[in-house]
Amino acid sequence: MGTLHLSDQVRQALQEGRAVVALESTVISHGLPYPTNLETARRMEEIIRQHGGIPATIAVLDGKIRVGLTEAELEHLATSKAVRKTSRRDLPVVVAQYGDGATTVAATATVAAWAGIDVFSTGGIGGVHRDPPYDISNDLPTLASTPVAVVCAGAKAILDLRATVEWLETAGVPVIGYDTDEFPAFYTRESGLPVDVCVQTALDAASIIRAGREMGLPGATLIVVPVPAADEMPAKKLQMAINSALAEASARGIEGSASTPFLLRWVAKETGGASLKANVSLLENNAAVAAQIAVALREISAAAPAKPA
Ligand code: PSU
Ligand code: MN
Repeated sequence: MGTLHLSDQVRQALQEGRAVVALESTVISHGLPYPTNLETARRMEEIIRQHGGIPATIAVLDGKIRVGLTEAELEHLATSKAVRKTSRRDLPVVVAQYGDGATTVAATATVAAWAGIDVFSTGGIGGVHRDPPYDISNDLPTLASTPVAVVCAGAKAILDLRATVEWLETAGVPVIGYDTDEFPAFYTRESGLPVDVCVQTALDAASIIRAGREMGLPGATLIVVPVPAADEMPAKKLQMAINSALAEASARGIEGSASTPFLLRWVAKETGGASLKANVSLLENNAAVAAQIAVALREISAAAPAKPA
């Protein structure tokens, strides 16, 4: 991939077979307010290091696809208003126009796979939106075709979670519950929807990821981790905020790529910071789990090098 620019640290870590964990950047530019966004971006990197991993935050800067960012670059993403939300289809546009782009789950997973990074940590994936015209995030088809393990807290209840889980099943994406037998709803731990399997340890998750890779399956493995119980949001308060956000978006005619950031901001405003606390908590928790899984994957691979599929 000629247009891929790895930081020295990430390049070296990959060469040495260390446990690299990719991180997205839309959550920094569009998902959280300043300065929480910058603090959280730094914390996630720190947590990955504490668990023996090497963080690789992914973004497009001056038209270059970058894997592994400096402190100043994280700050730029956290403060600049000129950073474009960049999903997979936006990558060629931002690169050709020498722009700055913050990568979504779809774009980050795509770049991580190009770079040879096996594990990617995020907050929540995009999914099927509620009500016509059933806007479907590119995160879903990209997960169907991109071989990377994605650690997330499920998907937000602003979406149609049942349709989202169904889409993952149709697309052949295994959904692994990390110490849970329910698909988590991001701000809350439960949705009433099933996962394919519940695992208790990073090693068990890594074994499933490894088995899928050995078979040469083309898609992602989704590892879903509920928000830590202490930071879970009260369900009723959240439901009211979501209803208000959906009504407001519809009244203002907000659609397309503006939809998710608008809904997230409105829920944060309506819940007076409680949603922010949950969001930061699950991002940090996912980073820790992802690093543990990445380390376990390296250990399995070192013990038994992969056979070609
Ligand atoms: N869900 C969140 N926080 C986020 C996003 C989703 O809880 O910041 C971001 C992610 O980058 C995700 C993107 O990939 O929104 C999905 O946007 P869309 O629905 O436009 O595909
Ligand atoms: Mn969309």
